[in-house]
Amino acid sequence: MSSEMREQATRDVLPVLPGRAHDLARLHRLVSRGEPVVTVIGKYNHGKSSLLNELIGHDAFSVSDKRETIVLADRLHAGVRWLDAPGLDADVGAEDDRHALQAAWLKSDIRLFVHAAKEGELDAKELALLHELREDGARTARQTLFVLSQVDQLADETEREKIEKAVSAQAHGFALNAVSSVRHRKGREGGKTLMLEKSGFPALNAALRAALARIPQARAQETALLFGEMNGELLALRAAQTLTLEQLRLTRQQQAHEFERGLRAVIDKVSGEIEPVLNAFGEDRALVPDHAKDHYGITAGKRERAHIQIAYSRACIAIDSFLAGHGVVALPAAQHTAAHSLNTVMIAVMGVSVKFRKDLRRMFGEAAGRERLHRDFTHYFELSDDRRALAQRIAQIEAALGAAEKASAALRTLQMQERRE
Ligand SMILES: Nc1nc2c(ncn2[C@@H]2O[C@H](COP(=O)(O)OP(=O)(O)OP(=O)(O)O)[C@@H](O)[C@H]2O)c(=O)[nH]1
Ligand SMILES: [Mg+2]
Repeated sequence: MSSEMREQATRDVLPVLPGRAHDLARLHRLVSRGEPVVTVIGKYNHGKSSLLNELIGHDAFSVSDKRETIVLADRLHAGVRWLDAPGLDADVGAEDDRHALQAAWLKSDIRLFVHAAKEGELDAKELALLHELREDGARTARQTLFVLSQVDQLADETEREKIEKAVSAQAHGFALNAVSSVRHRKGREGGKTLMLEKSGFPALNAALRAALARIPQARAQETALLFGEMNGELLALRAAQTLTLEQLRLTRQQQAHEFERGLRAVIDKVSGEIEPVLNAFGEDRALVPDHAKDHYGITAGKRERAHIQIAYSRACIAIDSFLAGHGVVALPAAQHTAAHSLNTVMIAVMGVSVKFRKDLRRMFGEAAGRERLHRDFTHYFELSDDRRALAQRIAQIEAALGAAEKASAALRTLQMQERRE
């Protein structure tokens, strides 16, 4: 499988399932099917590097009685990749350390948990790590072997029995592999069979061989698990998004429907109220100019204009209160004018003032006028804050759903490719 394909899958899935970064990286390794990887894990100076050197049969990793291994070291031997990891210690846990440990955790098929016998019982940190390894093993089928190291440093058999018993109780679920790297080296270099036997390495090697033989099966199980979990998570996510989307779309539709119905009713109602005003006075006198002498008197023109104004104001109040009830109040920011008081939807649609009967008739008396009012108010309804926020929310979920579908497809392609190989 091409690494581009794997990287594409990571690019598509990771943004949708950010909590799966580690699982994706692990899946990446599983589908690339590299050689088996064995790593050591444990506190510093517990003999991890020495152990690996004896397992490999030569000094591939550096050993010292101070804190020695600080970056991940890596050797290929007998078809197996051996990883030497830094020791775990809170006081010296630098950033590099953490990266190295994460990498070891990510890459390994088999973990050798190393604890030096002379230290006695496991401390809290080791217990926590062992617990994590146990949980991970139950979930992913990755294996951990417990190695009780440096047993030659114990005074006698009695002490050894005592410590083995105490540690076994703490490390329940793990078989103890008691070893001495020093004895193994001596036996190996001096050709001493008894020393080799006493080093515990033959038994550890047998346990390791059995674990290595189980790797293909463990990897298949872990691969299926990771695909299964991520597919399931994406499926659940998509179902939730689809449901939310349906609900929001329905809300949007119902709101629009309700608004349009209500608006039509208001326009019809005010039109009905204006109609008698338009017909009450016969000839339109609004255009009859007033003369200087009419300044204090009531003229036909003045009366006409007053009636028009009252009828118009009533219509405006009725429509305005309906609009306010639906959040249609101010013009969208892009349409604002310098005069603050003009930035209302009412003025944008109705105009600044209506003085004449013919204006009222055009607006409310004729079907085309009522249609225009309906259209324009509906336009501003869609531009209102609430409606825009709703539309935006729908667009966001549509985008998220699109991304989740893409992630599902990428994972499917990866899985199909993996099965074919
Ligand atoms: N007596 C005895 N000493 C050992 C044994 N294994 C390792 N040592 C010594 O213990 C010290 C630490 O060994 P390392 O293998 O470097 O330990 P490590 O766990 O890799 O240490 P860091 O890399 O610092 O985390 C060295 O001085 C080794 O010689 C053993 O089986 N018996
Ligand atoms: Mg080391």
